Amino acid sequence: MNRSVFIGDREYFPGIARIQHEGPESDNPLAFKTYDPSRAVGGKTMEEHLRFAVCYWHTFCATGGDPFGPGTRVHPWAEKGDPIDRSRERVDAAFEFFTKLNVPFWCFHDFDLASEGGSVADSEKNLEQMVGMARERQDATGMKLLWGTANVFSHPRYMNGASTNPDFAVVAYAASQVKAAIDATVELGGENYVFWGGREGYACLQNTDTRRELEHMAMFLSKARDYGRSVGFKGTFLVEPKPMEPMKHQYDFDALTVIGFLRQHGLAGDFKLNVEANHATLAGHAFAHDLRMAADAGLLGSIDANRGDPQNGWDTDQFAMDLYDCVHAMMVVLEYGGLGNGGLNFDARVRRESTDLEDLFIGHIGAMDAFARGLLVADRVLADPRMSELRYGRYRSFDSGDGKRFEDGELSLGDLRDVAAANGEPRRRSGKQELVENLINDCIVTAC
Ligand code: XLS
Ligand code: NI
Ligand code: NI
Repeated sequence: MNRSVFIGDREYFPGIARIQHEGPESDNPLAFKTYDPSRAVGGKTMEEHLRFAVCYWHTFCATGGDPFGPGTRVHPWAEKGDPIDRSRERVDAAFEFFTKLNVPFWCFHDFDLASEGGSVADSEKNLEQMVGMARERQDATGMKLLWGTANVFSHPRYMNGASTNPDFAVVAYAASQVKAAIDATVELGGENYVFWGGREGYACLQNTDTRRELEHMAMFLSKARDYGRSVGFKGTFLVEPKPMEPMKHQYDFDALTVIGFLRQHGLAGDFKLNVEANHATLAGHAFAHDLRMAADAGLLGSIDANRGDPQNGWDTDQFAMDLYDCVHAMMVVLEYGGLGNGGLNFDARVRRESTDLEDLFIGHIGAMDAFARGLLVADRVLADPRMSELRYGRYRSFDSGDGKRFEDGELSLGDLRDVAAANGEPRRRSGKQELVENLINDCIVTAC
């Protein structure tokens, strides 16, 4: 792909050139050690396997503020007083960053790309304007949109929810935003459209009609789907599970909850899941667990790649540097046959204490290398016949005889009793967990 390095009037990341693959021996913090976009792994290139995306909100909008203090970073693209000027400069900075980092995709919310106006019509106008500019930048750089979404959780009007708000006026307002964000996604050729239900849940069970709210959520999603299809959106709608934060309880609690909800409401044909690492861990699961549940259901759509901190019970959105997480995740992705039109979106932010502009690059580079290593290790693990024996060989007793008849539904509970009586006490078969763990560790050394 031939891309110019920056295309606006001003260079926002001076002194940083296009990030290159320099190999494991390099000591350059602004180089890839493992990620090499054109390197082939199992018949596809790393770029095709990993489909990395940069998120607009954390990378270009977040300045490090937390409940105890304001931001710590001053972004050179946020200096102008006029919000429209700021939005335009931010687009230039973003496309310079994407191009220098050499990622193929990006993701955005309506109001990180544009500023919200004072009315539905003003907001639509602001968004359309910025989408036009982003479209030009996409054409000039070859960047593609992985997904778009609407922020229907930050504005105070959404304090009691968006599609699940007890006030119909708010539900309709949220619909106006989702409609415009779907239009924007279509205009930018987005491959997916995401729903993260930040305030779709409750703070107090005793003042909430959960049955009615869940019905409203299903109705809202199906009308959004109908609209998207009517305007030519051919991609996948994605629901992003998260159990809590900001609400005490969120309806899209975890992968299995969302899968049940989509199936209950006949939405599983158009919707899949966008699984986020830190959301899975907040729900008490491993990242790979939620990926596996989505994959088993045939509903793994895309990934928000980040990580939490085991000592913190909130969504810290750190860059995904944990090699085990990446190995376990890529094992699920490879077994699933790849991410399809999904990708690995870095829903991650540098720490409040990381205040140099180059830290934005260093965070992304580290996570891209971590997933590239995860890919190499997972590919090696899955190619080892001992691994499939250890996992699938355990079920051999169901491949023939009575085990097969059980799977086919041919044995009653009484028949099973008779089998047990005839067989006597079953022989113990080791699960060999330590052996499985050792094999993965061995591959970490040999594959990278
Ligand atoms: C917040 C979510 C959010 C979604 C997009 O926790 O991860 O960033 O990915 O609305
Ligand atoms: Ni996310
Ligand atoms: Ni999150």
